[in-house]
Amino acid sequence: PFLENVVRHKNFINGEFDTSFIDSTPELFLFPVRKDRGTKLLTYIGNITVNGFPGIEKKKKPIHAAPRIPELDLSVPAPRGTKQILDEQGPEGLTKWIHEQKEVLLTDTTFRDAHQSLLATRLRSHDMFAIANETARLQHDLFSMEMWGGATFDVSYRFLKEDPWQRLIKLREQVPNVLFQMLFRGANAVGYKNYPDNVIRDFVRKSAEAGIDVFRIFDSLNWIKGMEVAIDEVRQSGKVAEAAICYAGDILDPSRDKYTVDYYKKMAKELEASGAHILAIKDMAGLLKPEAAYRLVSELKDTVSLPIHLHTHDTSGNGIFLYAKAIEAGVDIVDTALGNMAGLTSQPSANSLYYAMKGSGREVRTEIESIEKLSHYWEDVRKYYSDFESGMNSPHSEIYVHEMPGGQYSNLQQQAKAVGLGMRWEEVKAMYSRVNMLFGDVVKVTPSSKIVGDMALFMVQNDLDEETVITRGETIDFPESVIEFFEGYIGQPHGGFPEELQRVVLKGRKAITVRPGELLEPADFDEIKKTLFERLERPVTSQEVLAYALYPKVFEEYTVTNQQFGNVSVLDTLTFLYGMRLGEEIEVEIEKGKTLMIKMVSIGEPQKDGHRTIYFELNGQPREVNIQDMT
Ligand code: 3PY
Ligand code: ZN
Repeated sequence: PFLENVVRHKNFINGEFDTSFIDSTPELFLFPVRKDRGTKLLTYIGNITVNGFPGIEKKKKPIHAAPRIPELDLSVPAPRGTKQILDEQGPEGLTKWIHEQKEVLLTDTTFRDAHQSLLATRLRSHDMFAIANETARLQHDLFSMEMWGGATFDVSYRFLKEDPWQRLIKLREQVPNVLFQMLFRGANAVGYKNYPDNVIRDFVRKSAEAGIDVFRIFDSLNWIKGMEVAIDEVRQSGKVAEAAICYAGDILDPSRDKYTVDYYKKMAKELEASGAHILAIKDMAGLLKPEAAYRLVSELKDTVSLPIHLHTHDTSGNGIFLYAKAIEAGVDIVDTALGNMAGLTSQPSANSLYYAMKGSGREVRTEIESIEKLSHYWEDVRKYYSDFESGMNSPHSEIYVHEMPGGQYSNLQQQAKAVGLGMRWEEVKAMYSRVNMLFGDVVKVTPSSKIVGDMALFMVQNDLDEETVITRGETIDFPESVIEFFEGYIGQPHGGFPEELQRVVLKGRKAITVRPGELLEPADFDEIKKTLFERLERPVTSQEVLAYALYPKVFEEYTVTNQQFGNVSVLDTLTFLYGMRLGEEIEVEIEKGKTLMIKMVSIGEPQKDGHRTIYFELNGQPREVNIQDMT
């Protein structure tokens, strides 16, 4: 129970007043809380020190030198960039400008796909904020920064316990000059299933308002119907709709005749007709071979008049070679990551591509000394996250066989370990490509790739093969995601579903063939707002309402942690992951100009009930917290 105040007023709760100002100024609602922020943070630190961070092995906090941050005069404003072109000339002005550029333009993926693919998406906002001002100045000549979307939204809440909207809003303040780009999974938004249309539209609108300029929209089965609502809403928001073709198969292999050059050309034409401003080729697994890149880009250039933006992963080690061929064929923009966050399952290195193209007649637009400086920062910061690295340390040409997306590799490996198949990883990978063929050779990218992965794990675990899946299918309980897929709730695959398998999976249930969004009940945002208000006893932003609509359970868990520990995003990453050493002292800036000095003094012995008392000094004053020892 707490006092009646304006935000408890029923009209406020009902949303009868315009409360949109809360979204931009949530600090107006920072009412005194029962437990102070300092004690909450000490509880978090004590807990991590004693129990370790979930998902990684508990170990003593490592010691690293402070990351190298380039020295710049930040009082000099960041130079004008592509953001100003879009704001002043609109999406059409921007695409005209792209066509006029002779150099190859870069999208930097360091803040999104690079860490999604190398570090299980665990890069925290704290480490982005620390280099964002410098990035705006040293990479002012980028086409865009991909810094949001894909798995980052879910992982922020689920594992990092931080608010992804705050990441976007603060980075936007720090980087006013370069376009911000996000990866948007069409009807699956930033989730793993189709959502009602009002969720998709609202997500696009809110993201645009918070700072996203370019939406790379794809469908996990290349089903254009699954992309249309998002494309339409992006256009209505005045932002850039970059529609993606996901690259599957091998256009150079005549025996793979499902995804041919003609298939991609047809899709490109349809995307152009549906309102795309830019065409992306999304090679999510790094399957596009150099000659294929040359051929595909050349043919698409002749087919549509849109700028072409190429995305790949460097898993095979052929990334720079294929980019060079695509550049020769006239590609306009390519995705790269900064040197020390590039390569392997991540994007090819901007630094290497710069040198590869020097003197070729088509240079890469970047300042090499500047990006080398930024790369040093990432070399240092990446070490904080070493426990999330996949263990892959050289190029894997087997990618051409198993076709697993860069962002899935380390995830599926974790999933396999979790179900006791860690030692059978080679079998899981082989099964992944067999399941692909069993499903009729499907496009594999989130969420279809996850469904193929779920089925591969299921088959290895239950010693099933292609034949027994069908013959014993009637008695098999297939994974939920596989059932949803065959029901048509992820969309329609090119060429349809394999009928026999669909029959045994569905066991009499009817599959849909229309767009799932036409059948799904719209989300009731007012109802969610009320529910959250009652649970959290505070006003909620419409961004939080949307997060709940996407993943109720994950968001709820996040709010529980948030109430218990406060805003843990202010902690430095090593403290966040490993807690503190005895005698160590750290400074934590909890808001601008307000810093806490925290010293860990001692850790008490466990009591009978398993609790330990941890003794701290907080700004010189003794403080203790009680932690349940769960080790
Ligand atoms: C995502 O959807 O998160 C991806 O990165 C797909 O490639
Ligand atoms: Zn990718």
